[in-house]
Amino acid sequence: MKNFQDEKQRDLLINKSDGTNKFLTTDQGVKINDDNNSLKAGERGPSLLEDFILREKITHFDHERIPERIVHARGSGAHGFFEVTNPIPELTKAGFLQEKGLKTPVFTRFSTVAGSRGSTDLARDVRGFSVKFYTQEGIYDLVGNNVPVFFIQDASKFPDLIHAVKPEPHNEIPQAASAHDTFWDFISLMPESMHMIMWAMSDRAIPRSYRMMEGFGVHTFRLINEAGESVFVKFHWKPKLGTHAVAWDEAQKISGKNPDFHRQDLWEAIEAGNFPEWDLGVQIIPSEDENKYEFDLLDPTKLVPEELVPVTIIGRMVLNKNPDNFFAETEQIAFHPGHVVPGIDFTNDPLLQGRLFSYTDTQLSRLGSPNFHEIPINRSVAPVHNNQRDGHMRQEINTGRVSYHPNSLGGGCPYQAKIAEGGFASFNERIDAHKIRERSESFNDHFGQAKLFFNSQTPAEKSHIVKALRFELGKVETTAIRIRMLGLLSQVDQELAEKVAIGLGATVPPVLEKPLNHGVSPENENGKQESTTVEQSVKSSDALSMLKNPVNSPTIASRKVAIICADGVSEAAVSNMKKALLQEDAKGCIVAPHLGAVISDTDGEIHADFSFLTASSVLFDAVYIPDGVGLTVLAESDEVNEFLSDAYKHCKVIGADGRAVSILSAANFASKITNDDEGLIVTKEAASEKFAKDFIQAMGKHRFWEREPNLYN
Ligand code: HDE
Repeated sequence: MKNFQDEKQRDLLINKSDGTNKFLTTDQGVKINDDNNSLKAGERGPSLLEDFILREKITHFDHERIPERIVHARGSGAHGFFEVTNPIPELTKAGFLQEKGLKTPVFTRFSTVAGSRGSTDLARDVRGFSVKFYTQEGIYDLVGNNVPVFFIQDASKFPDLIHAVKPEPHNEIPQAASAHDTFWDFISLMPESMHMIMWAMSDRAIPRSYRMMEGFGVHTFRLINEAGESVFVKFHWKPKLGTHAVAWDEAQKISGKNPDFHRQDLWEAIEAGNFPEWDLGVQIIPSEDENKYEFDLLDPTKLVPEELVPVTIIGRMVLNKNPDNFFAETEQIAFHPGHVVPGIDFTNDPLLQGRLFSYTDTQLSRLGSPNFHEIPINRSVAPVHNNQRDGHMRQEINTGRVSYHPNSLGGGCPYQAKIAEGGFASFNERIDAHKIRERSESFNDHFGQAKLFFNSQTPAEKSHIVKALRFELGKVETTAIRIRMLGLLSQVDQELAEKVAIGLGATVPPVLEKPLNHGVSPENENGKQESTTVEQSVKSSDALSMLKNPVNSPTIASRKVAIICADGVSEAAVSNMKKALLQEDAKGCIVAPHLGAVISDTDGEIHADFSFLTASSVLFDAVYIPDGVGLTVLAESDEVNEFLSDAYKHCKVIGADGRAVSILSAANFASKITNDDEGLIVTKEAASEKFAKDFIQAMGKHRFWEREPNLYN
């Protein structure tokens, strides 16, 4: 089998440039003799207009920025490949899904939605999950999110949603946050958003890592086989490392300590050879089942529970190469849900239909020309020939005199492909309808799946949702908006609304006699439809809970442990833990009062990776204080105290052995140790293998949420 895995890298090679051992030149290739001084009339005289070197440099600099993405501006990406593990030729003729073992190059970009390019990675937000497949039949983009549903049902509301969530227009506050009046004002008038709101207020919105998120195509798409038969499909990415989150307090602290936390995590994992990996799964719904469910497959605020239609894994994606240049690759990459290949097609989902217009349009303004497909990262590895010509920054030099079809002067070339030759043909769907500006009644259920999601959560997860809502609505200044939200929440779950209300010092209003209409306040009677709640056949689904999610495994691969050391630390204890972590592909980092070396109990030097100033508990997955002599300096340190109390508060594993156990006691952990907290691993024995094993096993549980005061106990 021909392997295409490296084809995109080979294709990019022609554009790569490296100045090592080369002369400095102008853009025109003229060697520069002095890059430090502009041309002047005399030593202290004015600069001269003829200085083409200065003018070129400054002009280029003046134009370095391009508009950031209107949404998903903040992101990070990497190269990799997609490999078919379970071909589905009976369902789709898409070439890249035909053969087991076939590898296709990909570039994947993860992002937040609301923040600007320079905003924090740890905002409470949905994450974008976009994959560009460079297939032999052209580009295929799967432009999804880490949440399987969306806020709105119709593309016409997207600009409103984004205006509402972005910083408020009068004062440009707040950055990368939904916790403000305009967002909740809009949401409180849009009951269709309630399902997505449940996801956005859950821990899905504060992932531990891009590498630990699921991805979803969101819309229902179509697959088409050779015979022209079609099935409906929902796409799922399932991370090999499981789905994990940080705590909300932790997220806010990370935003200060390291706003590039996710970007750096992805970069470092790939550099270290810990290549992130996902399975690609599909839920297949036969055409004849289109109207079988209590929800409409075309409604993007609904998911198909895995209990109704299981996910079949068809391939895996591995990200194994960081970009060489952030701007050239991650910033200039242009995704589009309309980039499909034969065998994959759209449905009439009215949100998807709107997206099919928006993405080309936005690239025209962001990248500045209809030739954005020629930018190396966007360039197809399949040959491109057509009669599109000219425009800003055209790279291709089309030869010959023919730029139209049909033609005889060019021998009819480039010629159209028959379907059998791989020509794209849309699914032959029969449509017989009136032209109307309306929404299908089958979209009216706004609460059924919000309930399903909430009921699927563990008590700890429910508690986090309540606290997130208290936080978000607590930042809302307009009381009427808070009350309206409590009203909507009560239609999801009365107890949820009441618990949120306690945090707001408010009471839940009675359920409206007349439910809210689509996008209009109760006073306005122009809405056409009423919100309803449809009882769901599935009452609870483990796949919807992060903690019950079957994709989670106890792996601690690529996790980071802070090993807090000071002079006198036991060399044996440190190396015992480091070795044990390494065996699990995890990393122990030495954190000490200062950089340089710490002198161990055997007078050896242990190199410090971080000082207390440059490290913080929120940047690690667990904390270990190794045995040693004279560790009182740690017991007395405010930084160590803060380290431990944050780690404890964020429900992380904390370990200490030998004489270091006394440091935990000094930090007021004594009572907790005796309370049998499973996340506190302590032993009087120093450097024991069993201790390291217990510590690692506890880390495999990720977090000990039972430590928190739980609103659902
Ligand atoms: Fe997007 N979206 N979107 N979106 N979207 C963009 O395209 C838009 C929607 C998603 O890493 C923009 O190139 C409309 C759903 C991701 O470069 C823009 C509507 C889903 C990314 C745009 C939606 C997404 C974008 C901004 C409603 C999940 C980042 C820059 C009709 C399935 C892609 C750009 C990247 C980006 C429009 C709704 C995912 C403006 C009009 C639903 C992951 O074209």
